[in-house]
Amino acid sequence: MQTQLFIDGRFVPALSGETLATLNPHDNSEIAQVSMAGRADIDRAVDAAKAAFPKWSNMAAADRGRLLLKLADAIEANADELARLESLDTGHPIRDTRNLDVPRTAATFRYFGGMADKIEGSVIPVEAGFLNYMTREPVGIVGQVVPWNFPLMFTSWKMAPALAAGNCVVMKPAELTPLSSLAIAELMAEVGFPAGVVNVLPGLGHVAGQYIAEHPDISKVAFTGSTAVGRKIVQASSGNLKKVQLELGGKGANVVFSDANLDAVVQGSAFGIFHNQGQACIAASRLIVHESVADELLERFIALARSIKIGDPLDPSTEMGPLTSQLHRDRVLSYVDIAREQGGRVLSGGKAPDLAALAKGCYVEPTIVAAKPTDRVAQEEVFGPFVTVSTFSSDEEALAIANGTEYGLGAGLWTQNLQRAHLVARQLRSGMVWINCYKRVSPASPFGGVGASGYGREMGFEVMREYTQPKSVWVNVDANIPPYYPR
Ligand code: TAP
Repeated sequence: MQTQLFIDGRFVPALSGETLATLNPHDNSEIAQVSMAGRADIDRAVDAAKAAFPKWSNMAAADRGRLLLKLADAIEANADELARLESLDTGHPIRDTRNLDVPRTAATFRYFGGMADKIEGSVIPVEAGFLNYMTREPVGIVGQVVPWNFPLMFTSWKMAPALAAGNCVVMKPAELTPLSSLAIAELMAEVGFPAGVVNVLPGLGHVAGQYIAEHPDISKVAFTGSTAVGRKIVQASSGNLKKVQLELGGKGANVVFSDANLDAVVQGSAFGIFHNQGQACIAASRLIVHESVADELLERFIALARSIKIGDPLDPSTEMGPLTSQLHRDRVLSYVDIAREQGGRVLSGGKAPDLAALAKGCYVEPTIVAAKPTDRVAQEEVFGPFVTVSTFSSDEEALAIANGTEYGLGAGLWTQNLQRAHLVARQLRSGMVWINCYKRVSPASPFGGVGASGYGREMGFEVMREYTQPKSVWVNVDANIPPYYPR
């Protein structure tokens, strides 16, 4: 297990010598002491990235791609170890880290390995006598700041497109969950990424994260995290007018029409909110149900929620693990009181499980709360296994509720009516919409939101625009045409 900063191709301690314990949320025991980067360490990493940039950005794109493909293979070869490390550090059940997080991480590096030599420019049809072409160039040194909810996967979402495009990276994982990003850095060194191309520096958000956003030699900052910190990133980035990409919070609407297939709704909605203990920006955290099917749906949804097996993330039969930290667990539970204060009714859960074996961990039962759409619990991102339920009587009312928060990241709808499905999808104020499913993601499909959910997109060809900048080149190709505008 690597626990030091990865700078210029080597693992090194922080210049200050500072470390911080990373804990296992199952029992709050210490896993390891991890070096914490300060501003001087970020400077070292930026210098290493600057030194590596000319060679890396001029390397044949296919060769950059080949390294990403090799990394994907190395991730698969080390899948068990990576899954275990991620489960230990985050609390994700091992069945999820094995079946989802690790394969998706490899798939993302592989997709962008293939993408590296597919980024083309264009020729623009301008006036006769001139050739105008556009190339896409890397942005330069890219700063990346990621949260703790899917640290392994987000390392790939952030790094893979940036590297495919020819940028060099200085990345800060969350202080709570640095281990899997450091493991990826180790694999990168093994498969032959040149020193300095990637630097991974665990550190505190308000120190290392803030400095990455401020740094005068970093040309772009890509951030995934809360809306509140996203606003700070924008302010900090203004000094050198960096490019900013923000993947922020969400309050996913999950709309169930009266003609929906309720079997599918129950399963899909449970996955939508309880997978990863609800710690997902795209969690289906608001169940919005037509009044005619609400009683039947709720009865089945509550039964499923109560049957979910909570336990040690390393037990392969565990379906829901602990939240990632004690502080966050307390925050999630505080929303149960907030719900009650505004007249909300707890239909299921609302507390830590009564199991002695889980007493030291950060566990919360799957929680279902009936609440008004305007209540705080239906407006603010709880980021836990906590779903609000409200009802509607018309399609217009369903849309008004679904669009009635400041967020606009992911939303789902369930209906057998094709016309309604497409009409509502079009009217939802949301970067992503799932019809008769929820929380599908792919490296090929644009991911991101609108409003308080941020701007810019990850994944697919869209993200390559984020990590490149266009250059327009004019060539005078006809000696008979004066190279100036006639007077
Ligand atoms: P944040 O508190 O915003 O932290 C995210 C990252 O920002 C962490 O690495 C954090 O460092 C760092 N940070 C904190 N203060 C900073 C500052 N002043 N300047 C620069 N960086 C700073 O979010 P979180 O609680 O870890 O993660 C949950 C949030 O992320 C939720 O709102 C969730 O919706 C959002 N999220 C969004 C998406 C997408 S793709 N839209 C995906 C996942 C999560 P430390 O933790 O080390 O302090």
